[in-house]
Amino acid sequence: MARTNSEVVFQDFFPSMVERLGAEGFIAELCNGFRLLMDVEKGLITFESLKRNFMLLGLQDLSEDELLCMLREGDLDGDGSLNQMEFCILMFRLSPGLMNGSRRWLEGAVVNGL
Ligand SMILES: [Ca+2]
Repeated sequence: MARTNSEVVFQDFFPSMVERLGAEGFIAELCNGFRLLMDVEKGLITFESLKRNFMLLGLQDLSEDELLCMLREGDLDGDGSLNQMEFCILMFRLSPGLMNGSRRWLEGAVVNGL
């Protein structure tokens, strides 16, 4: 089974990270990811910062439409960009295995860790 869509990758990747890093370490990794992608001046992930930083990370295979979808899906307060909380929630939602398996401690970790 060699499926390569992003959902499958996230699903396999995140639970093993949680196992390795623990809840706090995993949240810290997500925050690092957020900082990698954010607009440094605004402290938010915008479409421009997402596009620019994905290029820098060598992830330019994603189309602008896909980036825009990701941004729209994660943008809970409708300001057109992702803050740290919105980014973390989006990452959890992209990982169904993580959500199903570890929902309770994850909610606690988000509340305490951010
Ligand atoms: Ca937002």
